[in-house]
Amino acid sequence: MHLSTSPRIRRSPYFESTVAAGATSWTVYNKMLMPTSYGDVKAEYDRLVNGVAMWDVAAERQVQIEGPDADECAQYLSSRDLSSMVEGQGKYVAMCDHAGAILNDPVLLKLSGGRYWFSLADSDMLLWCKAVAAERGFDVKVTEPDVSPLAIQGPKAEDLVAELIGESVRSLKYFWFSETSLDGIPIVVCRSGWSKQGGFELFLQDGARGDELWDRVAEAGRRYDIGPGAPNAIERVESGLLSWGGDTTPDSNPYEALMGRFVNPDIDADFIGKDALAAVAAEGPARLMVGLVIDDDGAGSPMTPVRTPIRRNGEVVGTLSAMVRSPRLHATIGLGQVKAEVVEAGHPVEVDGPSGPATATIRSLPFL
Ligand code: THG
Repeated sequence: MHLSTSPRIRRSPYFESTVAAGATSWTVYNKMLMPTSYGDVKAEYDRLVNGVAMWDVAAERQVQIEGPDADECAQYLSSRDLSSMVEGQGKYVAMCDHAGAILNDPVLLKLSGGRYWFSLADSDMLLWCKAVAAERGFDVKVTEPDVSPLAIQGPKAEDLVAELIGESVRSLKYFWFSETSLDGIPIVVCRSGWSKQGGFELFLQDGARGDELWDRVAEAGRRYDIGPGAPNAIERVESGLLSWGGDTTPDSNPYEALMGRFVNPDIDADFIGKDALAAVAAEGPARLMVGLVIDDDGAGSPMTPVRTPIRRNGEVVGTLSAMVRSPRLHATIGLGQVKAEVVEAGHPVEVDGPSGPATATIRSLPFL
């Protein structure tokens, strides 16, 4: 398969660097090319789990909300209680529609001057946020700023980022950040990233300086044996990290997606989907995202480019959205959405495994 590019599909500020570093495959995310591999899946996984990797995740675009009503607007767009949030803090939030379905699951940053960035998964939230703000009469400006995250992930990430930016980064709590610069390049450094291996994201604030930032990180990272990588399909399944639009469908709510602990329908402030989410909270979700241990040695092709059915005694009880071979568990594992009653009963289920029909056992997440 060959992907035809066009100006509609944007290039990241790190694009030239990722090509030079040997990127071999890309996806399109928020209408921007994002590398998914550099051709050695095993080395990329090992580097993430044992060393340090750098990822072009510029496609995690931001929606910025600024102005006198920014607090109220950000809260109205988020199903999580933001009342205690302070500048320098980030939170993982669900943005829902009026029926309580998840439209996006961004990391939300509250910046100096009371600005917010919704650091987005792959859906068109700029349009939604502009329309909501205008229709509600919020006094805010809603834009996509020139901001492009570069992730540094893995157990050696903290030493590297401390060397690059300063020892103070070691005291950043999860999703907290600092607005700073690196060799005069304006960045926000945040303890975040789509892995459970530890690490930071450098939110570049000048798209003309992407290659310069990439080179600076690669050069300082040399003594940590840094290498390029991308959001990792294996590690994220082991860690149970949600892929919006991959693991979710247009009708998924945050309780089904295991984001229930980040949803607060009981607060005084109003937000989109509040009543619908309160009803789901009261009744309990009909489906649940779960881990699956699949009875298959993984010798076949373990990737699932499409959702496949999960069955019990031949009846469809859910959908499988990811399947990988876990090097650390020595097992074939997957993620899926399964009917709540089947999850509660703990019954084994059946899936299409890498080498054909296979039984699978439901597991709570994360695997690791
Ligand atoms: N970084 C930035 N933007 C992003 C992502 C990111 N946008 C897209 C996507 N990732 C958003 N989705 C997620 C999903 C999960 C997490 C972060 C972003 C995550 N979850 C942890 C978990 O579920 O265990 C921690 C949640 C918590 O305890 O608060 O980290 O990665 N800039």
